[in-house]
Amino acid sequence: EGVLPQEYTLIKMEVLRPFPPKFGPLEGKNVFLAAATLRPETMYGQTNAWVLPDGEYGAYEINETDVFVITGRAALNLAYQNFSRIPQKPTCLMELTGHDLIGLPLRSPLSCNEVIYALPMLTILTDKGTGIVTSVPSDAPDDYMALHDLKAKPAFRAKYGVKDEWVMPFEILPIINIPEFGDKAAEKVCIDLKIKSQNEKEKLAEAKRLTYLRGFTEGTMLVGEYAGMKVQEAKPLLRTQLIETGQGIMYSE
Ligand code: A2H
Repeated sequence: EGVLPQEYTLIKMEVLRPFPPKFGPLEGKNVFLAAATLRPETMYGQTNAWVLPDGEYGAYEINETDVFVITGRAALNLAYQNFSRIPQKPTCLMELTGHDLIGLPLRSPLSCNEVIYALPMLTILTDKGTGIVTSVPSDAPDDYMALHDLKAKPAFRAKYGVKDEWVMPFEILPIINIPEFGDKAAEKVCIDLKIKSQNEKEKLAEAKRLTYLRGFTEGTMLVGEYAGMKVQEAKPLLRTQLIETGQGIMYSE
């Protein structure tokens, strides 16, 4: 971990109504899974959200109307960054686990898919970001392999109560071209490195290293209002747009 703070964008993934019965205490609120990302320009390619099944989350009041589902650690950090109904004091309306979140239908900013679902990922760290991750399998090797695991393994879906229709209809969407890697860089690198599952940590680290820098320095946007523009130039524009339209917030840790 570096000494400099990491500047994330939190993406507000809105939980669609009707809420499940367990969400009773949140009735009348606007509820979001808030995902920390370093790649706001990839949000067009979102196919789902990731949660840690055994992870501990809470529903925290951000202001009078909005509630974020995140880890307690992230809620405390946010409270010190002016995102809490009561300044510097997180208010938890209810505790939740990842299991409670799996299958929630979501509307997420910029996504080409109108509705996406919260799905299990076993490698989420609870001491980074919010513990919620948005999934862009075209450009993130971790996301590609976790979605691949769910698609390829019916027993894995069954174990976590994941319905086929939350997974199977979601194709890998080409959103960024990288000269050496094509239009679905994460897929290509995972296949080239013969990665078998989301648990192959070292190979996935190598896949991330290969795609991350290249995507930033040589990538070109294929979709959205900045199609044709370099990733490097589109990234700050999309970050600002997400924040100014209230679809995202700045978060550092
Ligand atoms: B990134 P860094 Cl398209 N546990 O967003 C595991 N991973 C987490 C996390 C957590 N608690 N919180 C955030 N992340 C992921 C998009 C993306 C990301 C793309 C490509 C690469 C990429 C879509 N997923 O990250 O250790 C989030 O995934 C490559 C590392 O702080 C976040 O950005 O550098 C990134 O890891 C932050 O990781």
